[in-house]
Amino acid sequence: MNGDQKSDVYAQGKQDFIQHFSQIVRVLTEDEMGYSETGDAIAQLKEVLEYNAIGGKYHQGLTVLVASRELVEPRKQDADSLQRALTMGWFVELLQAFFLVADDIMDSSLSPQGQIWWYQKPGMGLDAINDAMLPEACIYHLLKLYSTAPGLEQPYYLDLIQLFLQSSYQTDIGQTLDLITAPQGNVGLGRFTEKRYKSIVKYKAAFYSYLPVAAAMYIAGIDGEKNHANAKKILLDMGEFFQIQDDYLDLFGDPSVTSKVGADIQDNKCSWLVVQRLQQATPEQYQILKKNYGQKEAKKVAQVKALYGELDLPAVFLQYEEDSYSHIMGLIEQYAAPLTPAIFLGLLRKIYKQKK
Ligand code: GPP
Ligand code: MG
Ligand code: MG
Ligand code: MG
Repeated sequence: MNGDQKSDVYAQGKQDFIQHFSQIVRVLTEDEMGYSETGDAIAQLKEVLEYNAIGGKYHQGLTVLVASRELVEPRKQDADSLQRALTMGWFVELLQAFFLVADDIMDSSLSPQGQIWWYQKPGMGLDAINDAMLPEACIYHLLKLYSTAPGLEQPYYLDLIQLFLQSSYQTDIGQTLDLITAPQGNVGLGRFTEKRYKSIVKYKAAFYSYLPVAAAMYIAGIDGEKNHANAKKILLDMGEFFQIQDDYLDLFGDPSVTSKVGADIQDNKCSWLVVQRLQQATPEQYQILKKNYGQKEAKKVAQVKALYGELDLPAVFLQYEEDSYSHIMGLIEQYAAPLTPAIFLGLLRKIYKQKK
């Protein structure tokens, strides 16, 4: 199958995937909304999900769908297996919704014109913290409903619980590293090493790239440790690329395309850009960075950008992107088997050369 047909698999799945969301919401709300003692809370939960789980690219959720088509034996591909993949895809999206709502609070993210993030809603305040936790709680609530009801018992139930818990743990640890490396009002460029950068990214983003493929593997009955370790080898490095691209687009992306307003400089983040810049800074440039990084004032941000401008960071990124692409291709050749390389190649096509 060639690459174009491959990217169609994502596009084709998207309609089914979005439609399946209403089933997820129905299962979550049908018993409780309207008449039970928790009815009002369930109505709030529905609003949180509809606001925060809808409207993105569904990239990670769709990956579960695409990967299961490749992994489930053809004779076992039926309406039930499709439903399972769609549901599992939504669990991945729910985990993402949880992290994104929380991440926007922690990063004080600014929203693009005409949009507001959940935590910025009038009157919301710190209640947004509770709302952020709701989508995560739904995963385990639904996993039980879908996998253990009489007649619906699934052998992968425990593996999936562990997978989601482990992914949350690693992402939380990554977010912790991200935050403690970027203390507000305390610029310390010494913290921004390549080594620290890689640890932050591995935990906050790379494990998350393994999650959708791993979920598809478990529901297809592929639970061997070796197979998972091999898939992880490829996906962790792909995830690292994904975050480096996110850091690059924070400054060089077009907000009307990314739907994000970058603020890594103001937020004192250990971003790929500052790590690259520091590696080539003269002592004078280092001092300029030290005076201006990690602060809100527009003038200081402009100084940092000017310093970035003295290095052709778009060219550095382009070169990195090409090197990373060949590196991942090599990993796919080495570690894809016994899974079909198509799963990884499809993902590779989705994330490289992205503008958002
Ligand atoms: C990445 O950092 C965001 C996260 C690790 C949040 C968790 C979400 C996942 C889907 C793993 P960031 O703060 O740079 O993200 P953004 O640029 O989107 O704010
Ligand atoms: Mg953020
Ligand atoms: Mg963040
Ligand atoms: Mg970012």
